[in-house]
Amino acid sequence: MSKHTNGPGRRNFLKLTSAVALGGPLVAGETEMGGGGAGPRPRGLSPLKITDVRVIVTCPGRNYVLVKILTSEPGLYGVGDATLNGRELAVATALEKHIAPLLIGRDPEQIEDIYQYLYRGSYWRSGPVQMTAVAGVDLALWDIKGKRAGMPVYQLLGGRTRIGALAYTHASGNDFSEVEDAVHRAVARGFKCVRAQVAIPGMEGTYGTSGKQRSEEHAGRVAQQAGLPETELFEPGPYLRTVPKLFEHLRLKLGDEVELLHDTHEKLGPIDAARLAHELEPYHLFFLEDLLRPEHKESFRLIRQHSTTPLAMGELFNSLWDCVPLITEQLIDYIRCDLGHIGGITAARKVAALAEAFQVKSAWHGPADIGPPTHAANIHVDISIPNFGVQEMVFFPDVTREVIPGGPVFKDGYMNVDDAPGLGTDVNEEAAKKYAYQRAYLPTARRKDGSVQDW
Ligand code: GCO
Ligand code: MG
Repeated sequence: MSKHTNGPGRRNFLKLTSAVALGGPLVAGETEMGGGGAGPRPRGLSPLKITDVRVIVTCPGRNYVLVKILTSEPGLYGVGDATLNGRELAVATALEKHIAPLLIGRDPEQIEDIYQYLYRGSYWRSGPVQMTAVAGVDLALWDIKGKRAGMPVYQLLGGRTRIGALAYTHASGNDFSEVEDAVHRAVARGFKCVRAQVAIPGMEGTYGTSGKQRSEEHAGRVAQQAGLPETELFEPGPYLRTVPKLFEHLRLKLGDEVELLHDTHEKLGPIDAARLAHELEPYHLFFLEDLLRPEHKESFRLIRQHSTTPLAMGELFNSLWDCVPLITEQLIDYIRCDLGHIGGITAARKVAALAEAFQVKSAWHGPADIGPPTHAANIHVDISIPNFGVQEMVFFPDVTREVIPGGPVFKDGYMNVDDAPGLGTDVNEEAAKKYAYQRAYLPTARRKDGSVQDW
């Protein structure tokens, strides 16, 4: 054994164990790192503390919540995203009033311990508001760790496993030929995978398409007021009759090469979901997304018995444990949690590792209503895990990029990050002030008889 010890020496180990025994933050003190070779012996990094947690709520095009964690090392900070569409201020309050006081003085290097502390230590665990707040903190901590190491986060996660993350974009239209044109445009832009959604006849305003029609008119309810949710109309019958015909049309016109996806957005009941998955089989989808409400995981067994269409699920999940039965029973092929709503990179690594053991691939949620730091986190995880599947992505407008610069880049069908240390995103606090929060909600949906339907 060399005279240089690897890891904490006995003196420091005693300090560590007594700190843990006292329930305080883990502080290892000065650590002697293994040396070898000529030159001065490396002494390890100096101790670091969280000195401030800033919560930035801004609306550059749409609402975002950013978390900026400052440290005792001058100039060293991390930026995370804690945006939860339609409940932004609940997350901002959770961060400012409940979580920030728990972090001040803690060692930002202890990411796993902080994740455990915030998840289990709060007693009231999980839920979208809390896990979005935890994700914002987690991303900022990984950003700090990467910057301190001088490495992009994917290097800290084990290094590259692929040249980039195969990406998919959205194509939609009011009829089949409009969708076909939109897929063509996406392919011309370099996409190999495209999600296709079409307006359903008699239901303008279908999820994933642009038209709007308010079902209050049908239901005789109070008309829409400014700043309150739009209401869309949904009936399973027309939807189930239209979608297979859309994909028949697309395959006929576009051939088999382009990978096609479809998002059901948790709208269907179990037997309708099984019927749709079965009827889409001839068109060989890359995957069919979110067939059922997240409460009804057991019904995936029924769908699986009836169809070989690959299934994706999970953007409404809030923890690793929500994913367990679908993965361990191999009831889905793609797990598509939102890193921003399950607790960040720390949680995603656990989900990915569980999924790897059961041959389930990743397809992390990547919509416009989560910020660039989460999109960056998606890619850092995608390019470092073995069981990556596909990545949903968006092109952010200039106004968003002014406030939240950096983030992954699309080229030839793939998303990638560069080698900037950390996550590779930032927040411009001065620019953020120009765009005040504006109350906004996701739409809701109702049936023709006025009853509530999953949007
Ligand atoms: C997707 C999603 C989103 C969600 C949105 C809700 O697959 O991209 O379904 O479009 O509807 O993120 O806030
Ligand atoms: Mg979706």
